[in-house]
Amino acid sequence: MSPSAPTLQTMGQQFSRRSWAEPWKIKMVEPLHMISPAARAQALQEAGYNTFLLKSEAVYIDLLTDSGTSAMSDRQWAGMMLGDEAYAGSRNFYHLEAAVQNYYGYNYLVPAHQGRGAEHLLSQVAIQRGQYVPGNMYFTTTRLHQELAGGIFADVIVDEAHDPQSLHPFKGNIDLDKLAALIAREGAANIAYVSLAGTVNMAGGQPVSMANVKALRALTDRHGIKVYLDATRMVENAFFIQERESGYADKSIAAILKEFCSYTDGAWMSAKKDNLVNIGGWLAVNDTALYEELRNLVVVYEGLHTYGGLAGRDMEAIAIGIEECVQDDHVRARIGQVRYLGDLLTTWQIPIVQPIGGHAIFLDARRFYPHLAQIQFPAQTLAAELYLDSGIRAMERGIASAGRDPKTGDHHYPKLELTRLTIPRRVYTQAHMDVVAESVHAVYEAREQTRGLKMTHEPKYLRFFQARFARE
Ligand code: PLI
Repeated sequence: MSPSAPTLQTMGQQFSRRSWAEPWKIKMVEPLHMISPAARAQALQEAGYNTFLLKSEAVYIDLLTDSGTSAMSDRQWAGMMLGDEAYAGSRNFYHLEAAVQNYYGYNYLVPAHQGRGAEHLLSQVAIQRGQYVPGNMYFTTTRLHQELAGGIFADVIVDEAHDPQSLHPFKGNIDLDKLAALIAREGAANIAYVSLAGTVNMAGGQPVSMANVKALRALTDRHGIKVYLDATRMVENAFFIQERESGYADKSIAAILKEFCSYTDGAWMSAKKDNLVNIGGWLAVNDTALYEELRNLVVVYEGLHTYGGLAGRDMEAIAIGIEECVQDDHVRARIGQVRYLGDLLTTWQIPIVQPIGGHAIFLDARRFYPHLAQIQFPAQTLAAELYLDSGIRAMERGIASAGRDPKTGDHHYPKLELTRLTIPRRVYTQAHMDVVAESVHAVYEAREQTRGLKMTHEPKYLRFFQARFARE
């Protein structure tokens, strides 16, 4: 789908435009309402200018996150009815185990209630106090669990990832020189593992190339270091490899996914994203001894190793979601919709992170509001203004999300100060994307009159979720 429809003149001439369309039709709908501007202003004030604190009934188009917000298919809903709710040995667990083995290729599976449950288990088992955990940019919950386990996060992503205007095709890549320097400086024994994420969320949904993960495997093998993958949006990463990396155009998403995972030692997953469910997560590894430890620890925090905090019906929905999410036409339509929105904004010269990533459009709040200092929370401000304009809910991914350095107590000042318009899977139509783009345009037009925010309440952990702000 191109943002500019053919005109009457072009229609008569030779016409070669071909659109894709979503590989599904809608069977059930959920009404949406837009509340009045005055009601939005009141709701936002009550929420302390934090979109996480809004009631969802006060939201019109919800682009807070793509996490747990997917529409499940008729097959997944049918699978929910086949839940085997036995405490131990549910047949749905074995379906899920087989799906992960088949599509991701790992030997052993431990279910978890969601991604951070899996991150917690892996961090507790695989990190010793004082060890470094190099990764391709931080993610909020991932880094926190690594730090709570005594690890020290080290960012080893390529520099281009921190530049919203760099057109590097694989901005999620690990900078192998940075990693080699860390290994040389600290010693391989002081590296817990490499924490590698597919389509890097905080960088704008930017992918990692197959060449990069292969080279990473070679480097880590030389030093006996493990690589664990955050597979949360790895299917979307596989799409970019298929599109951009030579030798992969004719390979299926499923084949690319499995090859990529084969260069890693295990993965954790928020099934709430790629796997098309509303709740769930998992951890999968190849090493038998590590699996033994994980399956023992899961009993303490999540539940028995054959349910890990999930109902049988949830595991069935994930197993079916895994099969559905690796279909090429699904991924193409999913990323195509994100691009449709991004192309409109690009045409209107609104500053966004380029190249357009997999799961969201990231507005570049620094260029949007050049008159605001980072400590005036430009990205949080932009999310608030969008809500006031149209009831659209976005999310801050800048200084509030970055939190504080555990050693110095100072704010982290990330280079990227972004507002994320996250697209749920199989939920909104192209018309919704038009409405969103037009609202962003209106907020952009009013940018010079916009004032920043100050933080009035700061929780200790993952502050962005529950912080409160006020107008300056
Ligand atoms: O929200 P969880 O606990 O199921 O998953 C945590 C998590 C881990 N890795 C990555 C890359 C994520 O994006 C992630 C959660 N992301 C959320 C909630 C988001 O809105 O992006």
